[in-house]
Amino acid sequence: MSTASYPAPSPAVSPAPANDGSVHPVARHPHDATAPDVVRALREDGTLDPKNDPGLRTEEVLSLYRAMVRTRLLDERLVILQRQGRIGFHIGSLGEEATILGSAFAMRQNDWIFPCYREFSAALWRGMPLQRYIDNMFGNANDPVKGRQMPDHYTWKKGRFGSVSSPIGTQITQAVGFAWGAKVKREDTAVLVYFGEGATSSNEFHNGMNFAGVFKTPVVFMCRNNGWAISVPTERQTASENFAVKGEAYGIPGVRVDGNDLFAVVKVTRDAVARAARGEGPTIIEALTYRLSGHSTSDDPKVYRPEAGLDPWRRLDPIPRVRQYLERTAGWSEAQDKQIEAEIDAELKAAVVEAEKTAQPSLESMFEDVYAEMPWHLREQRDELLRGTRAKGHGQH
Ligand SMILES: Cc1ncc(C[n+]2csc(CCOP(=O)(O)OP(=O)(O)O)c2C)c(N)n1
Repeated sequence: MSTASYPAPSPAVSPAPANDGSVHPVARHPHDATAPDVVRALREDGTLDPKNDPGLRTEEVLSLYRAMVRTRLLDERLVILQRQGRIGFHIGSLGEEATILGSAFAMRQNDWIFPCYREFSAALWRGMPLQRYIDNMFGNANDPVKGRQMPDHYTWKKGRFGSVSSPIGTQITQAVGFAWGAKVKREDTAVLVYFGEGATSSNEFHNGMNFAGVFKTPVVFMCRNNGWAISVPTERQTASENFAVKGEAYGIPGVRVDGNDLFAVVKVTRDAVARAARGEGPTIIEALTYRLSGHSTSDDPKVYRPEAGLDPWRRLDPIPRVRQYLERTAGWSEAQDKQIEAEIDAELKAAVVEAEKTAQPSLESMFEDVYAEMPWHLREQRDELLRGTRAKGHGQH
């Protein structure tokens, strides 16, 4: 691991226009993780700053490290499967593993997580079997949503994990409403909601923040500032100093954290959960990280993003940073890396083989799960479909 310092904000973006006559000039650092207010724990030499050390046990760090490596290998494998035409789509988390896993880890067992669409590792952390996730990627009969959604749009209620939605921001109001319900019922439940910085331009962000601020709902708003909303850079998304500061308008404290620092993410998320549990209300966390891949497998980032811009962020890759810590504290070795990589590889291969040999969802499953009792018009539609030509062709290809 090199001793690189954080990259400055993207030079491709022009500075904010001069603010003539401004009464409150703003220093804009929407994607500068060197800013003095950014919380960090893991130092460049692999030691921890005692001020922000969340005090994780070695076994905890080891399982988080394994989960990060598994996430990375899954991402890589799923892109290959998409390129081979075996699955239709993948939306990955390359480079964002520490933000996602560190925050999921910090939630208590009874807490809920409302995902955006990049957080499959959080669902797996919460116990969703790898096979169910891969089944969703293939949309087969064992897919938790029965092939009725895109890949990466699963649900895992058993793990207190909300459904993935494609429209930007919908999960924010859902999470706030859910947390409000828990508060009304006097349950000791906090809710973590993930979204990208692009989602702060959505109505739902403002609706959710306002409601959560007024009613002090136990929500942790986790804004993954990964530099881009598809091809729109961070600097083009806000005139605010940063994204955490947006909490101020709603009476919600904002925290900025190095999102590539697993330990710092655990620390700030735990603090936010503790605040929520004390009845003090929501917190917005802005995790400064970087999307090293394309937005999704349908995106070509070379069109809008110079490759060289990635180098500083590759040096800040969250996985080698944790590995360096483990080398120092637990004698982690390259041989151990090879071993877990081989185990994960075997696990992924087996899950793909199983998913590919599983049948398609049945046609009638299209009509299930909407009403407790199927109304007459859906029964008629289902019966007609099952009698029709489509049913005859179903399963023949
Ligand atoms: C309401 C809505 N508008 C537009 C889109 C198209 N869209 C899909 S992803 C995306 C960018 C989201 O960026 P960000 O919120 O920063 O999340 P990231 O993908 O970077 O994690 C957009 C505009 C959408 N899905 N929903």
